[in-house]
Order: sequence, then structure tokens, then C-alpha cells
Amino acid sequence: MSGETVLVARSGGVTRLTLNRPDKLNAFTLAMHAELRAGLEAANADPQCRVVVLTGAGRAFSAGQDLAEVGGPTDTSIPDAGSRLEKAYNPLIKLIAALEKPVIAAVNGIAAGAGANVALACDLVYAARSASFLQAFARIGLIPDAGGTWVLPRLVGPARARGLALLAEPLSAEKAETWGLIWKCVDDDKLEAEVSAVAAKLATAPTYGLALAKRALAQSSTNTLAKQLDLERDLQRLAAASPDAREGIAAFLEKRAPKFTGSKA
Ligand code: LHQ
Repeated sequence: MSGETVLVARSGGVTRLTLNRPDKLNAFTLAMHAELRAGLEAANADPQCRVVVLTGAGRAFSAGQDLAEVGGPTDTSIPDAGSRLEKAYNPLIKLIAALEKPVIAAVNGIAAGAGANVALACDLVYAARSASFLQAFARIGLIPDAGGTWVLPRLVGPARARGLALLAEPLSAEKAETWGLIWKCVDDDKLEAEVSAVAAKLATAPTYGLALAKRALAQSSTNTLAKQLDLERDLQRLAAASPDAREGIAAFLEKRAPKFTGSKA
């Protein structure tokens, strides 16, 4: 069900979630957080859903926290910033990371503040050539949140992470791709088609195996090689026991295209 601030559309194994406050550049309110979490949880629980696309309505992906909701001309401090993170952003980032299907961010325009870091929490980030990524926090005296301080150095290295966080200048989609911050920058008029094509491909992929691969990659950043090898052993055991792995190997040997169901067992 679509809400007011997040539109939900399901088609052919793809669940599309659209942040929908275009007049405020899809800035996050508590209502939007609740609707987005509900949409992601429903997608995770829905066996028909094999891939999630997250995008924004209008000219932006998201401008991050709605600053009018946390402060105002008469109350310019943000006393509850920590609890806002604990209650809204941190669960959202963890939910995307733990989602048992691929999540694609289709960054249609500027992604600023926590909006940038929500996009970067997704598994594959496609951005329109005119889009940009802005760690806006330093402009208003805050620090990168929504996982920014974790993901930035891992994706682009410490020097570039410090530049992005301390200078708070927009990074073009093209540069974001060159730096390895995102998967792909595409021409504006091709974004929709390209994301739809990759979503359609993932909607017929071995979903359970992808979820296990996602889990292994997420854990690699804190594991030693020896621990990671143990993890690969354990997760590969699970993957190999799935119907999709049996189908994949059978299809290869029979020289035909595999037909994956995405299921665990
Ligand atoms: C907005 C916003 C916005 C409200 C545009 N809020 N209205 C977590 C926990 C707790 C507390 C604090 O924060 C966090 C995490 C965070 O995300 S902090 C960082 C929050 N985000 C920002 O600081 C970015 C603020 N926005 C901007 O700097 C600009 O809007 C950008 C550079 C994104 C786009 O600039 P323009 O293209 O020039 O658009 P605009 O500024 O004219 O915005 C259009 C409208 O959207 C405007 O409303 P209006 O009614 O005047 O037309 C803006 O007020 C509204 N808007 N971002 N975050």
C-alpha cells in the first residue's frame, strides 16, 4: 500500500519505493521513515518480491533530514539528534543492509545529508548524470550520519572521505562513479530504463544466494581472512543446498538457461 510520503509499486518481482515529498526535495520526516521501513519490511517478507528499487519523486533523491521537523527559527538546536538517529536512521540503514534481496538506489537528483547515505547503504547505486552527492552535514555543524562515516572511507578511502565530510561540497555522479562511491552514472534520460533492466534481471536471479553473498560482503570489513574463509564455507554450504544452486548447475550441464525461483528451500 502506498502511503503519503512513500509510493509503493509492485510489478514482476520488483518492488519500487519512491520517496514522495518532491516540494521539500524528499527530506525525511518521521512519517516518511515509518512508511519506508514498512515498505522495506513488506518487500522482505513478500516471496514474490525479488528486488527493491528506491528512488525519489521530482528533481531530488532526498535532501536528508527535514530540518523544519527537528528545529525551527525559534528552536534552532537539535536536542534529540541522537535519539532521531537511534529511532529512525539507524534502524533504516540496518534494515537495508540486512534485507534478503538486492536493493537498488536510483538516484534521480541530488542526494544530500542522510539522503546521500541512505542511497549509499543500498547494494547497487545508479545515479543520473545530473545528480550529485552532498555530505551536507558540516554546513550546519553536524557530522555525517546514517552510516556515512562507516561507508565513505570503505568506498572511497580515508583521504576522499575526509574531503567529502569536511568540505561538504557536492560530488558529481560522474566523479562518484570514477571514485567507486557508486556503481554507475547514466545519462538522465536512460536512468529509468537502465534501472528497470537491471531490476528485471535481478528479479529472475537466485535471490537466496544473492542474500548470502550480500551477508558475506558486509561482514568482510571486520573479519580476518581466516574468519572470512570460515564464513564463506558456512554460507556456501547454505547456498549450495538451495534449489537455485541445483538448478544453476543442472542448467549449465544441460546447456540451457537456468530458471531460478529465488527460494531458500
Ligand atoms: C528542505 C530540506 C531539508 C527541509 C531542502 N529540510 N526542507 C539526522 C538526525 C537529526 C538531526 C539532523 O539531521 C540528521 C541527518 C541529516 O540529514 S542532516 C542534513 C540535512 N540536510 C541538509 O542539510 C541539506 C539541506 N538542503 C540543501 O542544502 C539544499 O536544499 C540542497 C543543496 C539539497 C538543494 O538546493 P536547491 O536545489 O537550491 O533547493 P532548495 O534549497 O531551494 O530546496 C527546495 C525546497 O526544499 C525548499 O523549500 P521551499 O519551501 O523554500 O521551496 C527547501 O527549504 C526544501 N528543503 N532540503 N533538509
